[in-house]
Amino acid sequence: MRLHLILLLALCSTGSTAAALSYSLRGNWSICNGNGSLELPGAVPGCVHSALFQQGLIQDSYYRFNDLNYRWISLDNWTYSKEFKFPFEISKWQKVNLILEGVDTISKILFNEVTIGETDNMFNRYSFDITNVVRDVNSIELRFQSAVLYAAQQSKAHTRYPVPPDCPPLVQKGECHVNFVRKEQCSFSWDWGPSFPTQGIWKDVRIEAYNICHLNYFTFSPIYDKSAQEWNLEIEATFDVVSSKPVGGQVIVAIPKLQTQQMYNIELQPGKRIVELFLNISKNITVETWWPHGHGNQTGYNMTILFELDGGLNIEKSAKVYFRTVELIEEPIKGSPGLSFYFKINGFPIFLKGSNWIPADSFQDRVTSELLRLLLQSVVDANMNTLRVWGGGIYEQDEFYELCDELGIMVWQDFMFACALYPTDQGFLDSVRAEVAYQIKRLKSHPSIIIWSGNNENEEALMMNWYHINFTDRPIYIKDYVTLYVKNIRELVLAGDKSRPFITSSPTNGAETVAEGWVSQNPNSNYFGDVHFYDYISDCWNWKVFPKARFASEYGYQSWPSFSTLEKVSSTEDWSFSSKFSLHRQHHEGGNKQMLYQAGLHFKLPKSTDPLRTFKDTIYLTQVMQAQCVKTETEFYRRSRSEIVDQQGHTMGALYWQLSDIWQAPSWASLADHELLSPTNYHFLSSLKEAVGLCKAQITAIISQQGDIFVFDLETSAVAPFVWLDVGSIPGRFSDNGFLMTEKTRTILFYPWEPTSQSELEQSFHVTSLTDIY
Ligand code: BMA
Repeated sequence: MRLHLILLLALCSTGSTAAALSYSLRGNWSICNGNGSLELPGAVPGCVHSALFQQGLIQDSYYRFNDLNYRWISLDNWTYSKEFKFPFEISKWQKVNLILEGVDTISKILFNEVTIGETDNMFNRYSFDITNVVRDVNSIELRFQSAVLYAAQQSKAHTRYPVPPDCPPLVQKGECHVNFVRKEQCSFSWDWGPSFPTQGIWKDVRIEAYNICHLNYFTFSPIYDKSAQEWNLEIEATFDVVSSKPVGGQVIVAIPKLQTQQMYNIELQPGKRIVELFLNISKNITVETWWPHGHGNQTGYNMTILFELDGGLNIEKSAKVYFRTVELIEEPIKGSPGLSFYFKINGFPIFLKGSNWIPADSFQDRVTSELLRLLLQSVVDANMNTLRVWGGGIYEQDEFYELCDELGIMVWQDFMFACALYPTDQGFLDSVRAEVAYQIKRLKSHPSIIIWSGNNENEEALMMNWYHINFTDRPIYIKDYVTLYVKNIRELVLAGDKSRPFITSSPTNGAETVAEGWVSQNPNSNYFGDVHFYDYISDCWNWKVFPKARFASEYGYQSWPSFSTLEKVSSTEDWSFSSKFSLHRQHHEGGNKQMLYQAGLHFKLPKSTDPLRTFKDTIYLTQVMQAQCVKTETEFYRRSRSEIVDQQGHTMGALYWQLSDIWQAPSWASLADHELLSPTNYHFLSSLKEAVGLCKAQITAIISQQGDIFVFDLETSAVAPFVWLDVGSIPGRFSDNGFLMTEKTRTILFYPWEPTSQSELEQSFHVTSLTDIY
């Protein structure tokens, strides 16, 4: 119990009574299903799927066809409950709140059998006043309703007109009406992901008790005053004042490294109060700005804020402050109609190179700090500087943004709406408004976030008529679109965060979209804003097929994950390209055929007499094809930065789709390994299927250890294109992979992510090159 008792914010300087205490309700809870036939312990934070797995009641959800086998879990209505002793003397506290940082998703909450509230949005934070119901011994219950059933009910109740799409394409084997519930949109399935609509308490839960007043949150924005050429910090703190009299006192804000300290007098009236402070940094002091990776340092400064309030109440907070400016430049370009679309950080134009981020797992309780760090470190190691947090997933956890700040990764942050139209009845809007206001507060202090974007592809879905809406009905949907993204989300952003730009959608035409009444005739124009571009039919080695756009925020090609990855979730009969399993895991209509077609344009397709060899070679070839396609397209966008050809060009961003996978299946993901020390490149004079003289390369490796790193000294008997090094399921990263080996020897480093040994690596090591197929 002592471990759970955290002295939170403040202590009376005069005596022993704490002015605020926090008691965590993390840990073991009881979970039971709708008819009570299943009862099990489960961890909070967590979800029902993880609890069932931990108790050995289900297998790995990602194994073979388990996404379908376990559909019953998300169709049931589960209850989470817990009993606990209140660790403080109840009579001493003026206010007691139950804080839920994240509830997934539809629930009714009972405290000591009294209903204290409901939840309908997994992206919101909930606080319920339990002062009058809390006792010495307490029970808490969250009665969940299946989000799938709730979404169906909400859609049915929306009788005036349909809000498409009803269901995902059949090939995705997903659930319907996800647009009616404020939940991770891809959890009902996506074209790269399974349907696992989880239920549970997915973030922290605790009780906070306080007297006099309580600091609910504080947030800050560094703002650069161009005319005065100095930095200011806008600080906002929200209090709940429970004292019946006003509470006065002082606030001292200090940033020692910037020799800055300022004192303010405040007086808080009873009730919910906001304190706004303005801190000026003298222009005589040099402020080092935060830069994206590859452009400078990520300097941050420690700041403390001390509230010294009446009654000896001291509240102290600390944070890291980073200073940077960001501007989205949309201005005329000589020789090209339309407007530019690029970012200036600290006044310098920067090309955004990177990828799109989707949730790292269907079960968020499995997304550890280590996993986030590994993925984000891979981003900077690959010389990227940007990730787009895509609108079909989740607003990521705090640690994600802290790491991006630290590593210099710029974040394009979508609001969580994707590939759908959305309802705008009052209940839905209220929920969205609370979500958006909360997320802005939570995230706005991060320098890494450089833009807010209203949604993923919904302007395009509407204007390109993805859902076959009658032309005469379109105004209804445009009205809903403007209501949601402009009149609500945009207004909240403008009111809550002046430190970064906002656009309504991606792709969008930016200023042109605004001029056309917030929806453009063609939101994917090459002359304005950003584009998403996918073409699986044209030859990807022909750069002429790519759009010479201002900014490519999505593009990509599918491939299959390595055999060592698939092996863990499949069985022997699955190991062929046309097996039931291979078709089941492919969620993009025609995806497997498209990959082979594209690969066949430049490579000979594998046809070994050994079916397993053919399967492995086919997987390998899809990866080679994907790497070549993404390389060609990315290089095209990078080249297009400095030219206008046929009135098009000045591309200033290339974010490929998608960084990593949610499960083991074909997708657009490709975690690149490139450590580009100097600009080297190669050019094939013909398709490799026409190359003459390629002969089978015998590649050997001598593996040795140097501290935590392993050295692979490779030797080849012949020129070997697309050399692929594989160490099975040993997690780690090679300094290079999939490379062209024209020299006889080459040294590659392997950075393991978990402790391993030379002999383990030697046993698991496998090398493939294109010459193995030819
Ligand atoms: C875009 C994305 C995703 C999708 C990807 C690949 O539409 O926004 O919705 O997964 O393309 O199809």
